[in-house]
Amino acid sequence: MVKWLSASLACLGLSTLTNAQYRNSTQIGSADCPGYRVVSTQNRGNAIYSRLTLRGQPCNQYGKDVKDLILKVSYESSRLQVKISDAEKKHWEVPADFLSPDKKFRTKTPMKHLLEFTYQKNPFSFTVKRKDTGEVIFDTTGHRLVFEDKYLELSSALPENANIYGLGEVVDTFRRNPADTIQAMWARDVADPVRENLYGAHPFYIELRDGKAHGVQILNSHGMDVILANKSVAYKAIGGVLDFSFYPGSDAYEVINQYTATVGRPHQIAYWSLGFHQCRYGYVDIDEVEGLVKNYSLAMIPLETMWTDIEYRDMFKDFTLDPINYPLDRVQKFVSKLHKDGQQYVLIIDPAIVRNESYPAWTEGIKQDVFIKNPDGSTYIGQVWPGYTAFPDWFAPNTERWWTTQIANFVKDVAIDGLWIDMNEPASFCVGSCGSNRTGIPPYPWMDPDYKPDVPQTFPEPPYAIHNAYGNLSMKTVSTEAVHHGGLTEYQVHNLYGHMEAIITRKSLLAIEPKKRPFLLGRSTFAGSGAHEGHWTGDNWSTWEQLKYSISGILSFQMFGIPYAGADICGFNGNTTEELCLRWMQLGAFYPFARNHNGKGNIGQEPYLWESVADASRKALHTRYEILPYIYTQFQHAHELGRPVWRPLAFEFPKDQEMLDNDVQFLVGPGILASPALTEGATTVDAKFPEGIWYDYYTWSAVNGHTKQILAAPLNGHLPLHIRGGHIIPTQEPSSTVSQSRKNPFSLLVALDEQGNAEGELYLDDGQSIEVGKKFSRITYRATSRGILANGHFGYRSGVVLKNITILGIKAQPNQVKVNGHTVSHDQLSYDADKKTLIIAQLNVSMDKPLRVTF
Ligand SMILES: *[C@@H]1O[C@H](CO)[C@@H](O)[C@H](O)[C@H]1NC(C)=O
Ligand SMILES: *[C@@H]1O[C@H](CO)[C@@H](O)[C@H](O)[C@H]1NC(C)=O
Ligand SMILES: *[C@@H]1O[C@H](CO)[C@@H](O)[C@H](O)[C@H]1NC(C)=O
Ligand SMILES: *[C@@H]1O[C@H](CO)[C@@H](O)[C@H](O)[C@H]1NC(C)=O
Ligand SMILES: *[C@@H]1O[C@H](CO)[C@@H](O)[C@H](O)[C@H]1NC(C)=O
Ligand SMILES: *[C@@H]1O[C@H](CO)[C@@H](O)[C@H](O)[C@H]1NC(C)=O
Ligand SMILES: *[C@@H]1O[C@H](CO)[C@@H](O)[C@H](O)[C@H]1NC(C)=O
Ligand SMILES: *[C@@H]1O[C@H](CO)[C@@H](O)[C@H](O)[C@H]1NC(C)=O
Ligand SMILES: *[C@@H]1O[C@H](CO)[C@@H](O)[C@H](O)[C@H]1NC(C)=O
Ligand SMILES: CC(=O)N[C@H]1CO[C@H](CO)[C@@H](O)[C@@H]1O
Repeated sequence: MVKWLSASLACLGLSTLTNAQYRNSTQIGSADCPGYRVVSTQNRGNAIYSRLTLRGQPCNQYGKDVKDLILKVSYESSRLQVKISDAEKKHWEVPADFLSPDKKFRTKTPMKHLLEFTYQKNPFSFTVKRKDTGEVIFDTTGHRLVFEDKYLELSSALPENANIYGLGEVVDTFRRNPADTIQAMWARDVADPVRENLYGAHPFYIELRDGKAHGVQILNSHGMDVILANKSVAYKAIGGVLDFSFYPGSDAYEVINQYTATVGRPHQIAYWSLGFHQCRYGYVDIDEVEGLVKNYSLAMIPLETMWTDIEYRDMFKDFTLDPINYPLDRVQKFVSKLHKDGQQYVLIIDPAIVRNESYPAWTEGIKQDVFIKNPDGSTYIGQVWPGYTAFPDWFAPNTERWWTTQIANFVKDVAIDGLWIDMNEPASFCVGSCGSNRTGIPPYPWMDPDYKPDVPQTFPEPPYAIHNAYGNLSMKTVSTEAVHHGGLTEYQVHNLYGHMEAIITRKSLLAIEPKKRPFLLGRSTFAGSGAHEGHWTGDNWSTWEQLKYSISGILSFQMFGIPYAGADICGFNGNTTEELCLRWMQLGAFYPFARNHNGKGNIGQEPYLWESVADASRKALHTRYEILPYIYTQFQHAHELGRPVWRPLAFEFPKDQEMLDNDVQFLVGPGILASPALTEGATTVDAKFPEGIWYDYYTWSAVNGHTKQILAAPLNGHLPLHIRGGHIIPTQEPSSTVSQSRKNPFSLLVALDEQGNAEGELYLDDGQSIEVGKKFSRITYRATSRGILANGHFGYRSGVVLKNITILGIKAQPNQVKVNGHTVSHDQLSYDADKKTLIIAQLNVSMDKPLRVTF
């Protein structure tokens, strides 16, 4: 939820700087720096080590030049790593166990055959070249390497008007402006402004060049700027080492496969998490929450999971219930009823722990020494919802056990199904420390403008000011001087805070329920966070602009390996309108993570509040639940190969110029194209169709590829969806919950391509076990002019039958259709010669066995 108003900044006499102002105030000047030269090189195993030394007088531009460096170049299975570090002194690096590499990853071709590293000795520079096309994808020639204690800089040439995607977290177009992008990496709690640094740090991009893709990542948790301008990409970090990884692709999905193999595969999701979620900040009591679940059911809109924001807590303290508005017995009764009805309950927690001697999370935390400290060793105090708070230090040895105990004690009382970890940039309402002796509850919710810290405030800013839009790095977060276990400073590890909370919280949930897939949604993310959690794009306003940007936000998180992502449907801050909420429900029904979430004090936006929105929501969610088996299969591909669940058209059709910056349409998996209405008053959508043949999901009429079409998108209609020729979509009749839907009959929607062929896959398991062993099914469907075959591994007993097969684009009516050798009677067949569709209905064949349909 939103947590900072510009008014509060103004009352402190502070303002945020625009990128343009920064550009004026920041010198970009490595030209006077001497650079380095190579003095020796050794090959050791699969790696090359070189020693570099400063070429001339230090420039000491933003600190002190490091004299000697080590360059390590190694070809690993999923990447080419180029790492430059200080030869004498160890600088802070992200520890290897913060990532979760896929140890089973194997490439067909060794990395050495895909990429070539070459360097020039004096001045030192390097290039990375694709071996297949000879294309140079990274070239630092002419750009001086700067390596200082608090400033590192390296740049590479880019082509004119390069196609760059990624570098987040940000609210921006999906394709970044190659001529004018300054992306700061500094986790920040703010209400989603456009083109500024946000909650998470993902210095990873994919570039499309001539239809091929490659990826470049820098692994460094310090604050940094990544700048696209002047036909180059520049990295300016305020500490650490230069640890680059190059991913050759050669298509974007292979890049993401290689990237997620390096940083961590998306976790396997619980099937129920694909249902529809409802939340808001400001549900005053359990009666309201109960009423809401009831109203969903009266309106016959599927509700899978109910959420509650911070108001369920006793004075906003984690792991407590408000005894008046959310009394334990009532909450317990509510949760058991939800579970009985096949629904779930998720609650929010924040990392900050209020200082209160009668609060066990605090007293135990102090006893076990789990909190971040001031440089003098006292407990660091900031301010979050419950008042003056300490912040768990995820590096401290007892923190995991302490945190697990707090969660376990709470879950014993309230059987929640998952956790939502918010405010973990970490957010704090003071500018730096609030003063180490502070207790009690300051004026709520915003900071007391008269407050004076009881310790002198120093905000040592590094000499190079990254483009953190709050200005000072300690603004609205924990001070950069605060100390973590082992002497680490917030300055070094700030960007890892939310990621570490996710790692530890997932472990806590697994310690409590070792066999079930945990549900975790987090705000501040880092490379590899998708292995532990999903993500929502944070707090914005109920605006049309934000509706549109939600698409690029979700697409970029697919690249970052966090496919379970969604935006607050109908918007968080401010009042929605009926029309905006309707369009948002239509689009949001297809978000990988679909949750309606609202801020406090706004008009209600539950979809049943307007008949028109209720109707649109029923229609859209009916379709979502119908294609759940297909969506779940996409998540399995994400888990195994990093494959995005939502696919950008640019990645799917990289040779099609028209698609390179299309971020108003997207594909769900490889086979379904969505063309949402995103503007006020629209009744139609201008849709672009890439190559191939596309069938309207609802009417089955065919649209040729390489065309533009004006699609009808009336408010009382459906979100325009098209099935791509060549794809087979397994569907299931929807019910009001996911568990009920999973018991219903399947159907197959077979969309033939121009040659009359189609393929599809279905992955099934129990949807909740951590270890499924052999109890899964992976069914491959293949359709040709002669019939349809389903084969594969059938290890999961769904107990469900296949009912209908609908074939789109079938040129002639077959004389006879046999299913598993039995002739299908004529009244089970209906052929439409105009639309070229054939329905084979009323089948009753098991989904758990191979299938053979012959024409
Ligand atoms: C940047 O500097 C130029 C020249 O000094 C000035 O004209 C311009 O107003 C400045 N822009 C901003 C945004 O401060
Ligand atoms: C781009 O190049 C111009 C001219 O050399 C320079 O003034 C400007 O600072 C550069 N911009 C960036 C972002 O590096
Ligand atoms: C549920 O619907 C009833 C009847 O329309 C309405 O009075 C009530 O406020 C609704 N409750 C919630 C929590 O939305
Ligand atoms: C500490 O918590 C108790 C119990 O919730 C509350 O009554 C008390 O006011 C709190 N003390 C402070 C100093 O906030
Ligand atoms: C903070 O509290 C400690 C112990 O109560 C005391 O010694 C110290 O002087 C206090 N510091 C300030 C700045 O008030
Ligand atoms: C940053 O900190 C410095 C020094 O404490 C202070 O003078 C300046 O006003 C701060 N700037 C912002 C934007 O907070
Ligand atoms: C939203 O609507 C409510 C009720 O009409 C009103 O009190 C509130 O000021 C509105 N909020 C905004 C941000 O306009
Ligand atoms: C199956 O086909 C029949 C006949 O066309 C149709 O009435 C029914 O709605 C279809 N069911 C599904 C789940 O597609
Ligand atoms: C479907 O087949 C099963 C046995 O394979 C049988 O028990 C059931 O009655 C059949 N259902 C229909 C609707 O034909
Ligand atoms: C993407 C988007 O709509 N961002 C908006 C979030 O809200 C702020 C206002 O606080 C707008 O300035 C942004 O444009």
